[in-house]
Amino acid sequence: MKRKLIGLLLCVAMTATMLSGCGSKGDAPADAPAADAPAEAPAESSDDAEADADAPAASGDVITIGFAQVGHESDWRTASTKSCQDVFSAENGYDLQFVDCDNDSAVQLEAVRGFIEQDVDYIIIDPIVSTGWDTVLTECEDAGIPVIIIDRTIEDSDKYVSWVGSNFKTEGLAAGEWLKAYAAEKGITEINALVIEGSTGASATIGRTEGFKEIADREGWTIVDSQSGDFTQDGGAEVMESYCKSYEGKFNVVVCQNDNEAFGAMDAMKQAGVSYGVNGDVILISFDACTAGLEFVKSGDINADFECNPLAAPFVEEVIKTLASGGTPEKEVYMEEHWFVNEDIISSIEVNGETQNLTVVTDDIIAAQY
Ligand code: GYE
Repeated sequence: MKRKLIGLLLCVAMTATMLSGCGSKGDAPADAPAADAPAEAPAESSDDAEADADAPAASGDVITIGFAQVGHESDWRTASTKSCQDVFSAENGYDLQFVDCDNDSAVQLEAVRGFIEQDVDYIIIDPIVSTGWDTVLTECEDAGIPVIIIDRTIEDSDKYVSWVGSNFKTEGLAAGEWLKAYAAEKGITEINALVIEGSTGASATIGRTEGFKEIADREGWTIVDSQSGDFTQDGGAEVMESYCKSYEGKFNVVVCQNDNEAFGAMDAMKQAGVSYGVNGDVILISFDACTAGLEFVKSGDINADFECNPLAAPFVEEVIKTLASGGTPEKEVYMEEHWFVNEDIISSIEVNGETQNLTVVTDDIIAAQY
């Protein structure tokens, strides 16, 4: 218990320091500093005997949690779902009502209303899109059910107790700052970038797009085109196939907003005879840094991969424990993230005034990744 409390206090203190000086809640994730001073992972794993004794359900009551998950579009999503299922297991004293919303906002709203009807103890939402939330969150509030948001942010309501996730704009800025340093190192003076965006309206898409564009505008790069691949491998392949036809010989950078899109884009470039990666004509940048993504960084197919940490559930459990013991959890908790590269030529980049190291991918790093 003690170790966990210290972990939580540490994370609360760090988060508070990080967020001091931030603007309104709605824009806080975009304004927050680089992702190198995040919340510390709760000290113990969920299957630890001591952790079980600490669980809110230790009193004997099963805690019912409704989780409205985005869908099953990517490796990242699979890791996020597994994180919740592992932590909120029957063994740990939870009854997890899991709904895969298949990337459909209407289904997600319906799922949340279903949880209200079931009178669950807590509701977890990973919002597919960032707007359209105030009415249903008011309904949750009226029903007295605490809502915890994970991963993507909500822009038009603050009727939730906590949000646990990543700073997507920082991820986009990091990709841009890395590209600037990399191009300088390689003597590349002109950047013509194609962007494959994530799902439209998702805060992850909005933040990564804004962050990268900010650097592109500052450096005078050309963003040749920017279209949604819906965070899927098929979507990435489809968009890249059409890019290869429309912009043959006119681009030297491809930015995919998640690993699965990058896998699809690689297939399409291969088909079109376009070489990519550290030995190719096109610099390939990705986000998420899931295991398969890191394998492609190590092989040199992806030049750089900006991590987005999907393991939010242990932090959510801390929020629930704080609520159960009558405390007030932090409104925002940022996950720890790393920036991964293939070549050992740039050691760090500066993002939002903070220096963050670049990590060269090794087999050990891949083995330890989710
Ligand atoms: O990058 C992508 C997933 O919301 C951060 O959603 C998440 C994104 C992640 O489908 O792989």
